[in-house]
Amino acid sequence: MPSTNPDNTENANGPGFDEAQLEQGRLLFTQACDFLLSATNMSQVPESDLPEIAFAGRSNVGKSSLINALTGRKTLARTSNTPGRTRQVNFFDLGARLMVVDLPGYGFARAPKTEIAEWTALIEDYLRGRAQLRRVCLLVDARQGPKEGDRQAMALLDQSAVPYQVVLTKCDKVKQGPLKACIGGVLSELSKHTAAHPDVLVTSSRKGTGMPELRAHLAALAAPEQLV
Ligand SMILES: Nc1nc2c(ncn2[C@@H]2O[C@H](COP(=O)(O)OP(=O)(O)OP(=O)(O)O)[C@@H](O)[C@H]2O)c(=O)[nH]1
Ligand SMILES: [Mg+2]
Repeated sequence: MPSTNPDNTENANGPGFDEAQLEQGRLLFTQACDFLLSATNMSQVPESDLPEIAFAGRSNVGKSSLINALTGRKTLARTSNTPGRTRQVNFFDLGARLMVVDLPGYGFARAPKTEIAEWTALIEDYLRGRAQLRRVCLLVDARQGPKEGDRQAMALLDQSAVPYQVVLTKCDKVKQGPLKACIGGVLSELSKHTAAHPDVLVTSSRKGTGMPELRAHLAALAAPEQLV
C-alpha cells in the first residue's frame, strides 16, 4: 500500500522501473510520432483500435511541452507562454502502437465564456466516453500542487473508472524542500481516489527529468510491436 506520510517521497517517480522497462520506453519513443487530427467535438475523434493515453491538466501546466519532450520533437504539439494554446483534442500516432492525445487545458478564464464552455464539455465528453482510453496523465504544476480544477478532473476520472497517473511538471522551477512537500501532499490526496495510481512522476520537460520513467510507464500500455 502507498504511504500517505507527507514526508515520504519514496513513491515519487513511480514504483521503480527496471532496465528492461526503461529500454522498452526508450524504444517506443524512438518510433515516428505523427499528428493525425484535431477534434472540436466527439463526432470528429478518430476510429482506432490502438490503446490511447491522454495528457490532461490546467491551462499552461505543460501538457504540449511534455509530449514534445517525450517524443524528442520540439514542435510536434504547439506550446505557448499564454494559457489556452491548445483548444482542440489533438491526436498523435506513435509508431502504430499508441495513440497520444493532447487535451486543451481547464481553469483558463481569459477566453470567451462560450468557448471555455465548449472546450470544457469536449474534455469531459472525451474523458468519459473514450473506450480505448487506457491512461490519463494528469499534469500538476510542481510549484502549485493540485487545484480545484484538478480535483474535479480526478472525481470525473474516478466516476468514469479511467486510470490516471499524476505527473508533476516544471520541477526545474522548484527547490527540493517545496518539491518534497508537494509530492507528499499529492500522495496523501491520491489515496482518496479510486482510479489514481498511488505514485507520482516528477518531470521537467525543460531538463528532461522523469522522461525515461514516463516513457517506461506508457510503454507498458502500448500495443505489442508488429513482427513482420
Ligand atoms: N520551466 C519550465 N517551463 C515549462 C516546462 N514545461 C512547459 N513549460 C512552459 O510552460 C508554458 C506552457 O507550456 P505548454 O506546453 O504550452 O502548456 P499546456 O499545458 O499545453 O497549455 P494549454 O495548451 O494552454 O493548456 C510554456 O511557456 C512552456 O515553455 C518545464 O518543464 N519547465
Ligand atoms: Mg497545450
